[in-house]
Amino acid sequence: MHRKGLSQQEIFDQLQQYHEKDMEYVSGNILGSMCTCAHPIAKKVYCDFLDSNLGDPGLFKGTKQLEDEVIKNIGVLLGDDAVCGHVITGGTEANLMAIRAARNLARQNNSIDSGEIIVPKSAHFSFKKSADILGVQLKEASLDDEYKIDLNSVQEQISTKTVAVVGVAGTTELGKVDPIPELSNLCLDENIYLHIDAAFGGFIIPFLKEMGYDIPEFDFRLKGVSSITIDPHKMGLTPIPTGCILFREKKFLEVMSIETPYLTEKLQSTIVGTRSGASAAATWAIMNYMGFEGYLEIASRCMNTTDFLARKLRRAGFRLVSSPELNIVTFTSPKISVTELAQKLKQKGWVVSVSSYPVAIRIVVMPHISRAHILRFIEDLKNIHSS
Ligand code: 0PR
Repeated sequence: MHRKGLSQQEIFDQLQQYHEKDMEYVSGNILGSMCTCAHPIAKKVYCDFLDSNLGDPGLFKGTKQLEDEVIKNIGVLLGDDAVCGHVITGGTEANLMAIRAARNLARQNNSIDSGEIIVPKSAHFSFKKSADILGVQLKEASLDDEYKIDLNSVQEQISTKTVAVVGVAGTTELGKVDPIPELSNLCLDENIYLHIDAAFGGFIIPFLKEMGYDIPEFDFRLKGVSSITIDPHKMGLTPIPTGCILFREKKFLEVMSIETPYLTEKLQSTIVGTRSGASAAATWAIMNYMGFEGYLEIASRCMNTTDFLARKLRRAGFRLVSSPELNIVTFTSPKISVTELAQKLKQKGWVVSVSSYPVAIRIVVMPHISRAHILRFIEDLKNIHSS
C-alpha cells in the first residue's frame, strides 16, 4: 500500500490498463461461458444497494422484502408460490445448501452420520465440493445414450445411506434435461430428498415450454422435488454473483439454521454471514422490468441462434454430439482432434470450452452471441478445416 493515497485519475488510469486485459462479452468471442452482460438496469440497481447487508436483515428491512419477493416470484415461475429460500452467490452455494439441508434432515430422521448423494455423471463439479465439505459420499449414476441420468443406475445406487438424489435441468456441458418426472416418482416411492440443479436451465426452460418446446416438467409442479437451484446470473441477466436456492418447505431451512444471538435475526440458515443485498435488489429489478415476455423473447432469440449455429456446423461438415435441447451446442470435427481445434480457434481469438463427457467443443449460445458472430465463427472453422 502507498503511504499516501493516489489521485482518482491515477487510480482510474491504472485500472483501465488492467481492465483492457479482460475479454468482453460484446465482442462475441466468449463462446464457452454461461455468463453474459448483465442488463444495464440490473447493474444500476446493484450499485444502488451495495451497502445493504442481508446477513443482518433487521437493518435492511426493505432489501429483505426484495429478497422475499424475488424468491416468491421465482417460486411462481417454478410452480409454487409458497416456497422459501435465499438469494445467494450462485449455483455452487445453492447446491451446497441443498445437500446440507438433505443431510441434516436425514441425520435428524434416522441418525445417518455421513450419508451418500446420488448425482448423474453429468452433474456440475459443485456437487463434488459439497460432498467434500459436508462429509457425504458422492455416487455417480450413469447416463443413457442421450446423456441423461439413467434411472436404473439411480435405483441400483439407492441404499439406506442415501440422503439425496440430484437431477439436472440443463447440464453444464450439453444442456440436457434429466427425466425429472420419473426421478420425482422414484424419490416419492423411496422417500428420498430430490434436489434439482436448474442453475442454467431455470431461466430458460419455463419460457421454452411456453413456446411449445417438448421439455418435461422439472420443477415444484412435481411433488417429489424438494429444492431447486436457479441462477439469475446465468440466463437471468443479473450481475455476478447471483444465485437462488428454493425449498418447498420451511423445515429444510430450519434444519440447518444456527443461532445468531446478537443479530437482528435470531437464526441463520445461509452459509455466508454478511452477504450482499445488491444481488437481490438487482434480480427484483430485472425480473420486474423484463416480465415473462421479456425473458420469452431472450429465450426465443437464443434458441434461434442455437439452431442457426447447429445448421451451419452440420453443413460445414462438423458432427453434433446430439441435437441441442437448450442453448448449448457441442460438436467435433471429422478431420482434427478437439484439442487441436480448440487451440486453432484460440489463435483466431475465439474462446470455446471443451466438454469432458463426451470430449467436444462446447458453445453456450448466451444472449451476447449474435448471428453475425456465428457467421464469423463458421468462416474461421471452415478455414481451419481447409488449411
Ligand atoms: N450447476 C450447474 C448446472 C452449472 O452449470 C454451474 C456453473 C453451477 C451449478 C455452479 O454455478 P456457479 O458457478 O454460479 O457457482 N456452470 C458454469 C460452468 O462451470 C459456470 C461458468 C460460468 C463457468 C461462466 C465459466 C464461465 O465463463 O461452466
